[in-house]
This record gives sequence, structure tokens and C-alpha cells, in this order.
Amino acid sequence: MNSSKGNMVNAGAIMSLQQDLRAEAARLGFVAVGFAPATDDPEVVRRLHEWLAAGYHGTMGWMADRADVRQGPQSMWPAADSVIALGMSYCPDVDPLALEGDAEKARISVYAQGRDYHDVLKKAAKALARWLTAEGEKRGIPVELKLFVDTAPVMEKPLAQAAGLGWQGKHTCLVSRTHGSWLFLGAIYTTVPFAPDRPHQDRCGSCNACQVACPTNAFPAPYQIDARRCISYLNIEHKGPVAEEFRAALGNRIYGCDDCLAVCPWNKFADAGARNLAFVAREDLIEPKLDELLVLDDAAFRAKFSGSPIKRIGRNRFVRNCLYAAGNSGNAALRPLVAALLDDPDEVVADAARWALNRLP
Ligand code: B12
Ligand code: SF4
Ligand code: SF4
Repeated sequence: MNSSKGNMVNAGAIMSLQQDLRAEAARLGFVAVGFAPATDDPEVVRRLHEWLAAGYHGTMGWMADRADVRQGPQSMWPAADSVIALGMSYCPDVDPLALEGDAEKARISVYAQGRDYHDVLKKAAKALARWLTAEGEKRGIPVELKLFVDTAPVMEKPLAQAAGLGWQGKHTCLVSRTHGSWLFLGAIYTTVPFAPDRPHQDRCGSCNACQVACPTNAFPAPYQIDARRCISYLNIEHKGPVAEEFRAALGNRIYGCDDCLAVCPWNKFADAGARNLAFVAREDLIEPKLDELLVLDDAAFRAKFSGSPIKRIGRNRFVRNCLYAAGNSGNAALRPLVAALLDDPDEVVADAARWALNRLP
């Protein structure tokens, strides 16, 4: 009998449910699934608060707003007994760094070249949750649960490490021995006392490839990121003009950044065949041409990026990013398109156009 949190249910029934749940998760497209106790790890709690106190979250006020809940499963939901950590692969089949320095083309990070992962993971996690509830009922196991993908106040990476999916590498993302740096994460908190998997050991060793690769020195120390310096923050989360000190380092990256992930030696074990088909890159986003992106108005932007995670930053921030890339391109042919944006009604776009025009030959 298992008596965790007063749940007097048959341990054998839970074990068999757990085994079937692994199979169901795999059927739904999760290439990694693991279980952890729904406890708050004091070390993780401490590090979150230190990170926030250092101001590393920048303008992501939502990271601080619910920090007391974000810090761990117990803080959010004391009735939770275990965590189901989920991973879906988006392993690319081409080198994400191949377009570095290209004068005509921009770089969209791998994670945003296919369908929006929030939609894809949420749909699969909801299907898994429905399955678990129905199976629990059939087998006489009471199931309550809450599911999360990315946007909830949950620290998905330490939970995934605790559940054995991989470890938080020095670039701070979860690295998997089988899927490299290319896993999207999600989590389900549940009242079912599943048996925990073993937490994953750190396998970074003496490697520091990601630390060296970062174009903006966003790592104050290994395993710590100052988001305010991270290109992914600057070109996705940050709303106003990007500080001049970072504009050259953005290069031709217009949405996210893959550099620290792409150099990780563990990626050599990752197989694009494990990638969920929803994340196969859209043809027009693999090597997007700056001259086609700079002319997007609001309607054209919305039409192009419907179903893509890129739609959430809106036309103005997107064109702002394309202008910084144009300014870094050295491509004189882009001058007329940049000049046409000098009078853009959005002041941030107009400012980026002035900056770019000044730099173009
Ligand atoms: C905020 C956020 C960001 C911010 C801040 C990044 C960050 N590392 O926190 C920004 C906008 C910069 C960002 C960028 C990206 N993100 Co993001 N992001 C998040 C989000 C919403 C919260 C992360 C969080 O809790 N940060 C808070 C800080 C405190 O966490 P932390 O860095 O992990 O801090 C730990 C370490 O510092 C560690 N630590 C500190 N000192 C030490 C010392 C030692 C010895 C050790 C071992 C550890 C250690 O302890 C802390 C607590 O565990 C998560 C989704 C979620 N809900 O979890 C996605 C998430 C982390 N992002 C994701 C992705 C894909 C990205 C990008 C790759 C996107 C891109 N290509 O542009 C980049 C990667 C940049 C990078 N190197 O991290 C994925 C990562 C998947 C994975 N395999 O890990 C997530 C999990 C989303 C998802 N559901 O899949 N992101
Ligand atoms: S995503 Fe890019 S900018 Fe951000 S930490 Fe990694 S290499 Fe640096
Ligand atoms: S590049 Fe090296 S140090 Fe960075 S996460 Fe991968 S193994 Fe760890």
C-alpha cells in the first residue's frame, strides 16, 4: 500500500499506471518522460531568488511577480505528490550556425522555425492528462493534476533534471545525453504518488564551449545567465530600442539565438529523426531574406507568422530586429528598404532605421 499524502492506493496499481503512462507519453510525441517528487529543492529556491535579486531577469517582471509560487511544486500546490517531466525534441537537421555573417539572409533560431511549441506541447500534455485521469478512474486511483508548458510560474529545467531527463548545463538549459540541447520541456504536477526516477548527474565536465560561444557575454559565471545580455531576451522579450552596445553583436539574428546550444558537444548524439514533425522547419524560415522581411506591414506580418511563435512579438519589434540585422549586413542593396522605414510611425522602428542607414555602405 502507498500512503503518501494520505492516498491509500494499491502500489502495484500505481506502478502499472506509471509504466503505461510512459508508453502513452511516447505515443503522444514526448521522447523523454521522467518522475520526480513534488518537493521544493532549497538550493533551487535559493538560486531563483539570488537570480532575481541580481536583476538578471531585466524587464521580465512576471518572473519576479510570482516567484514565491515559481520556486517549487509545494509552494504552488501543497497537495501535489509527484511531478511528471516531459520533453519533446526539436533537433535540427542542419547546422543552426550556417548563416552566420550572411549579408542577405537573417537567422531565426531553430526553436521558432516550425510550429509554435506552446501549442504543440500543450495539446500533447493535455491529451496525456486526459488519459491519466480516465485511466486513474478505471483503476480506482484518484487523480488530480495541473499541467504547465513554459508560461506558468514553474521552473521546468530543475524539475526535468530531478526527474532524470538530463542536466542543466553551463548554458543553463537542460542537456540530454540522447537529445542534446534540443528538448522543449513541460511538466504535470499530480496527486498520484509515482515512484521517482533518479536525478541526472551533471555531464559538462571541463567543457566550456557554450561560455566561449556567447556573442554578448551573457554568462556571468557557468550555470548562470544574465538575461539582460542574452540575444534571445533582447530580440524577443525586450520591447524598446536595444542598447547600442549590443546591436552589432546581434549580427543577423532576428528571433532568438542558438549559439550556446549549437556548440554543445552532446548534440552529436541527438538525432533529427526524433524531432516532432510539428517542428520541421518551414521552408521560408530556414534562410529568410532580409529584403523580403523589411517590407512587412502589420497585415503581412500577421499572415506570414500565423501559427508561429514569432507572431507574439508583433510587426514593430520584428522589423526593428530586421533593421539591426540590415545595419550589420554591410549590404548596400538594402539601403532603399531601410530608408523607407526612417519615417515609420513606430519610433523604435524609425530609430533602428537611422542606426542601420548610418552603418550601411
Ligand atoms: C525566462 C526564460 C528565458 C529567459 C532567461 C533564460 C534562463 N536561462 O532563465 C531568456 C529570454 C533569456 C530565455 C532564452 C532562451 N530560452 Co527560455 N525560458 C525561460 C523560462 C520561461 C523560465 C526560466 C527560468 O526559470 N529562469 C530562472 C533562472 C533562475 O533559472 P536558471 O537559469 O535555470 O537558473 C538556474 C541556474 O542558474 C542554476 N545555477 C545557478 N548557479 C549554479 C551553480 C551550479 C553549480 C549549478 C549546477 C546550477 C546553478 O540554478 C538556477 C535554478 O535551477 C523557461 C520556461 C519555464 N517555465 O521554465 C524557458 C526555457 C528555459 N527556455 C527555453 C529555450 C528553448 C530558450 C532558448 C534556447 C530560445 C532561443 N533559441 O532563443 C534561449 C536559451 C538561452 C539560455 N542560454 O538560457 C526552454 C529550454 C529547454 C531546455 N532544454 O532547457 C524552456 C524550458 C522553455 C520550454 N518550455 O521548453 N528564456
Ligand atoms: S542564447 Fe545566444 S546570447 Fe543568449 S546566452 Fe546563449 S549564446 Fe549567449
Ligand atoms: S557546451 Fe559544454 S559546458 Fe556548455 S552545456 Fe554543453 S557540455 Fe556543458
